[in-house]
Amino acid sequence: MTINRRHFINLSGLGIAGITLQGFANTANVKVQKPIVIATWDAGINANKGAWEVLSKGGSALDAVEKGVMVTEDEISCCVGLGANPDRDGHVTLDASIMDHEFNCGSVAFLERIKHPISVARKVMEKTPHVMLVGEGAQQFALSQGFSLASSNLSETADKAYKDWLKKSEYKPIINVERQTPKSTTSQLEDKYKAPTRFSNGDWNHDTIGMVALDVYGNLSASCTTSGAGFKLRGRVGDSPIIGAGLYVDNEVGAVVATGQGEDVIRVAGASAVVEHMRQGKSPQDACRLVVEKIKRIKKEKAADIQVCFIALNKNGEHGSYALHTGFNYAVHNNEGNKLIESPFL
Ligand code: SD4
Repeated sequence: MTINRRHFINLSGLGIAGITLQGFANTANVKVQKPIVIATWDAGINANKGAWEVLSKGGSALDAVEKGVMVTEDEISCCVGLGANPDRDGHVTLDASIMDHEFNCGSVAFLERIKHPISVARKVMEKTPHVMLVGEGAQQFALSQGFSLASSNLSETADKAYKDWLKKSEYKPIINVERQTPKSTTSQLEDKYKAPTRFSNGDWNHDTIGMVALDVYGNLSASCTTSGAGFKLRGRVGDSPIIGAGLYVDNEVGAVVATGQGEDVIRVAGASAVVEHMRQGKSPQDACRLVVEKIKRIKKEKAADIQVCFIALNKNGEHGSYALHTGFNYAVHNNEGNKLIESPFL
């Protein structure tokens, strides 16, 4: 492939050393995008670092969004993955989904004792004719693909939280309005936010990491992984593994992930709805806002008790978010660094 001067300038603008240009572009008019990754909540800072290792070497958005959220799944002190709060019967059950730039998608739900549900979701996408596997079947599939069965013990923090919860046994999701985000600079935040913020009662302010990336080839992908709502009914599945609700990618338009009260994201097919607003020309932030407003209309006065948030990235690398209430943030990593952004809210 011959690289013309425009290509050379674009690629050198990425600040990426040692990228192989093989297969990058076969016409002179292909616009090479800068890579960018965005991820929900404080934990997005560390997750973005994992994704950036892939993107900055010219890797695909799909690999980036898998590797990125695996960082959070690995943080045993975190609210996502096996260290998270269990359901009301004391079992941690996990949901995850992944989608690439060609409408390939895979997800798992109600999965137990597997450390990286996001990677199982990717295997569902790549190795089966299906989109979604749940429960015991998802676990069996994971084992058949070489994943190992982790202990069923709760993490120390989750065990304590569960014992406290059992005293009253009330299912009462707490929205994140109490969270105080320090107005520090990005570099301070990077070191400080090893794990997400917790409430004074020990509950997490969220249980999910969602990520969207745009790679140097101009392709979008998204991933989402969660322990769902703490102390939920056994068998409850949220929005995160539902393609079109918790996550959606249309490579011609943009990609979106949701976090917050999954039931209310599902009823408006949230992520897909945001993508459709972007298709009609809305900016990522306005597209997110329109869907949050719809949820508020539907929920009426009950909207005061829930939190719902979306992050979106369009084909041009423009990003935005919107939340129902204050307290939501997301992390953005591009060539200029990795920083947390406070989300606008209704
Ligand atoms: C769910 N949407 O299972 C997830 C929960 C979440 O931060 O996003 N928590 O409903």
